[in-house]
Amino acid sequence: MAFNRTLITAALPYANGPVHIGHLAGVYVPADIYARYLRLKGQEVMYVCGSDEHGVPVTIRARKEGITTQQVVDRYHELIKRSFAEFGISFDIYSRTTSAIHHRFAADYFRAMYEAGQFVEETSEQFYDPETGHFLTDRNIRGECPRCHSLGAYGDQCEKCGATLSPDELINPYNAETGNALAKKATKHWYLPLDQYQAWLEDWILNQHKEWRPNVYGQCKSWLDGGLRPRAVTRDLDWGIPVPVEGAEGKVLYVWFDAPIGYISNTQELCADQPQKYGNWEKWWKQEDTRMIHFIGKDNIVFHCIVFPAMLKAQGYNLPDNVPSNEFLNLEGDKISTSRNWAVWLNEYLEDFPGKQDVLRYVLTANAPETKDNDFTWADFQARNNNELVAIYGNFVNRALVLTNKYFEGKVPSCGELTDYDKATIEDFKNVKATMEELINAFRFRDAQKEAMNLARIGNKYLADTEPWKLAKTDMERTATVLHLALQIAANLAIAFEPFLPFSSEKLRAMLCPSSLQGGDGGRLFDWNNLGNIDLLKAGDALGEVSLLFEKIEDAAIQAQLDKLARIKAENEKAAQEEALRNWRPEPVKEPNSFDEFEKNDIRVGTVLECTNVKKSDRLLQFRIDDGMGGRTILSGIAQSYPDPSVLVGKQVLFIANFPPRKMMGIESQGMILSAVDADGKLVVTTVSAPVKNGCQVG
Ligand code: B3M
Ligand code: ZN
Repeated sequence: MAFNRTLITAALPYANGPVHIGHLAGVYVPADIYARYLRLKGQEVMYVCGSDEHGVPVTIRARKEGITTQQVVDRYHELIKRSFAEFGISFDIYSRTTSAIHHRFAADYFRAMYEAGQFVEETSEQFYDPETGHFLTDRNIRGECPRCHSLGAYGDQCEKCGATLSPDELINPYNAETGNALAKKATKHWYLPLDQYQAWLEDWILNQHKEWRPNVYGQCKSWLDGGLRPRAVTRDLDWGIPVPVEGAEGKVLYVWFDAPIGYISNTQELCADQPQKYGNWEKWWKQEDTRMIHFIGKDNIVFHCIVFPAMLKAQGYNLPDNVPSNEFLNLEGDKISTSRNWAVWLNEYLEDFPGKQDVLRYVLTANAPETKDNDFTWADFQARNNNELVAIYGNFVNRALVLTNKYFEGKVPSCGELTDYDKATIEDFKNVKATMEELINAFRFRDAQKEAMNLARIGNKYLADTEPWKLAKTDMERTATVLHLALQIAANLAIAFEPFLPFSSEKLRAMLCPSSLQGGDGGRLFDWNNLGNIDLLKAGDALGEVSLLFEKIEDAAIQAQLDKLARIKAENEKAAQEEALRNWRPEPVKEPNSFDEFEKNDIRVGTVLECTNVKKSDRLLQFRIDDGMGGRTILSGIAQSYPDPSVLVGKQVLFIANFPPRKMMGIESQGMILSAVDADGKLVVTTVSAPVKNGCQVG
């Protein structure tokens, strides 16, 4: 269907922490590329986003930081908003779901569905904390795992054994915050009857949107194949938008009900603020000639492809045309995690690499997890900067500009007759525009950016082959033509890279054609439609001041980042060990055994005469024991637990005297020393509490 405008939404990030490279790569950069591209083509575009300030994640953060939930969302909303702005994410609006307009509109939306009979009501027994009087979400309930019996499993999952759980399965469930034991209480909630939308969704997605990315289509299909069930859209919580109907005191809208409505309320806020520019909000949400694209991460697919469309359908709004969802970006081989601080935070990146926003944008797009999870490594970051941005794009542009300054006083030289080689070069990038368009329209941004870089390669090769610095000694007219063409290619690069590297494009435009920055007609020079045009710059026009487009990144800067990650990893390992110790429980008691069986072991007491490390073994200690029977040698694999084995000398220890002798590392061991295995795996030799005769029996 023909459309006249595009509404682009990017998932609303939870305001529960700063944003990191995973956010940028997964959602905000791709959506930004798309928005900038459409604007550059002169299309009517709105790019909407904002902070998701409700839900459990923000309340958890508040308790962790010891501040109020409002303080949390205020702090992170500002931080996130600033980070996005600094990275050139060109939202038309970045608002928040605690705004008055959103609260009002989300409540209205609920009421409208309620009055139209589009919910079902159901009362069920839910866990609650009798002391605080609060109902609990699955994540806030902990207890013993019914499978692996580790303590501290969550109401939805055991992180020890990976089992998916429901709170009902936990043994001795308790409130994760207070530690209080839980009870059950009846509570009423409103459900969106997704089962009633099943047939319609199947047709709409599975038949009409076969063009959606395979990961998106596949996830939808498996949800649909599993059969949709009603989903609660309200919660017993004290943070959120109050449910606006009678008999719903103490209840709020489920965060996944109100957050996507934020796309609509943010549109309303923008249209109310700038009616001339954006017109009426309903044009963006109800008119057939508006196309809507949701950019999201893969964990948000079900909400954007199934739940929200059902809500939109119920109230007669437009449905998304496409939902390009990315997979995840990992960091140095590990899953990015806010709680483990395993991330590159945008605010910290900018402190360490000021002015290098485009470098990160470039690397994240080059490595975008469009079809599968991908890995961000600092080595790759450095290589792409030094070998691609600096060595190809930057080098080409710099040579063209510096040589023009040198030979033509900083003015665009005039173009003489084109040689066959010139024509072949032009021919080479004739298709860049069409190819890039095709890729961008298919949301294949990494390949599209590659095309732009290819254009820079063509320019680089052109200068390397024509060698204007040599030509200038003999043929100034030919030199003029070569540099003229090189500058035209550079101008094309400013266009081709604009959606991807907006800061560099602006810098390049300022160098090539300073007048274009003043707006006016010059500004249109760099429209997308001029991509491929080799008459962009006029002979005789003055260049701006020339500086380097990109700078080399040194090894030391990369090493500093790797060191930082190594420190974080060490801290995490320590924390994990401490956690394991806290959760440690004795092994279950072994199968029943008889006294007769036990009696078969001849356990004796002996005094340690010598205790030394066995050469070439980091595991074995060699004991010389006074066993009251002439002495014996015993080897024991406990060296890791005793950095100084001499501490054991003089101790009376327990050993099994009747094991057959065994050779290890060329030494015969005549028995086994008894040790306790501590919670952290450390071995502690058992000793007797009062002196006894060596060789006496234990039983
Ligand atoms: N805040 C979840 C997330 O950040 C959620 C997205 C809402 S989009 C309407 O992954
Ligand atoms: Zn478990």
